[in-house]
Amino acid sequence: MGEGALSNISLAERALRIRRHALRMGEVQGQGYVGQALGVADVLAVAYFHALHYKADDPAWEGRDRFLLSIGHYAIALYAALIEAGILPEEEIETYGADGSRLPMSGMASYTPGMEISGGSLGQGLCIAVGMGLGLKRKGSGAFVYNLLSDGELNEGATWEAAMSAAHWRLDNLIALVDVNNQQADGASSAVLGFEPLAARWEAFGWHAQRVPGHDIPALVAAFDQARSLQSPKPRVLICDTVMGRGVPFLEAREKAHFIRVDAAEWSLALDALGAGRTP
Ligand SMILES: Cc1ncc(C[n+]2csc(CCOP(=O)(O)OP(=O)(O)O)c2C)c(N)n1
Ligand SMILES: [Mg+2]
Repeated sequence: MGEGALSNISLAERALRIRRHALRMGEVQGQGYVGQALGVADVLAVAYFHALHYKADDPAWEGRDRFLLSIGHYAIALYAALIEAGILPEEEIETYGADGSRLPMSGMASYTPGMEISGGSLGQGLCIAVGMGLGLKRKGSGAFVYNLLSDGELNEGATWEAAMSAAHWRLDNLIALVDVNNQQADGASSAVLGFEPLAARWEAFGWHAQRVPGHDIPALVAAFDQARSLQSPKPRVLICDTVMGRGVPFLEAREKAHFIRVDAAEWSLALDALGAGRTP
């Protein structure tokens, strides 16, 4: 974990704070990909406060684990985690999506410390992760490369080409995290292009696969630990089943939550909903 992390704060509390940061950014713009951030907050809390090695005051530290966000529209989720990790200052939340801000609505590597790649064109993240993983191995680095990808990105052929390459190159330093929220811009991911049986597919491509309930923090901790410590040349994937809008019932219930607009009064209701009964 990052050196700046305070160890007396639980992972559940970290996840709650990540959700709050994301909601506040959504409120600043009145809209955004907020449901995704609420959905992956637990995965990000375990990643940034249990698994990843990084230095909050030196985000480009050569020995860091790389966290690649291929889904540029999830940037709000990563900003929230980077703020919680102390890599970005909390005050910058107020600039989210504004001209000149370091927090644009789609993730841009050259704008934001801690953002390793620019997202936007889906299906490229795992390809870049393979190249980075290979490069780091050849340099003798012990760093891991993580790639957070979405179930929508499984529709992209390049994702599967990269998966084959990772197994071919025996990238045991590569950990893919798939956010299976079963949603995408055009409807339910499983209805747009069926992807099951997902673990068996990754295994058939030569990966060590684990399917994890994406809001179960102890299960996520165990899965990350196994992925990191496994004695096998296979690349690893954690397939995380999540709920879009998790923690805010009226957002969880929205049928189309890929991009949300809520009116001004609803943001505070959302924050209240998040706080209610969820204090760890
Ligand atoms: C190559 C490519 N095709 C299409 C798009 C347009 N697009 C942006 S987000 C998105 C949905 C992708 O699915 P997912 O990330 O699972 O959506 P979510 O879970 O965020 O609703 C699409 C098709 C894109 N960004 N890149
Ligand atoms: Mg999705």
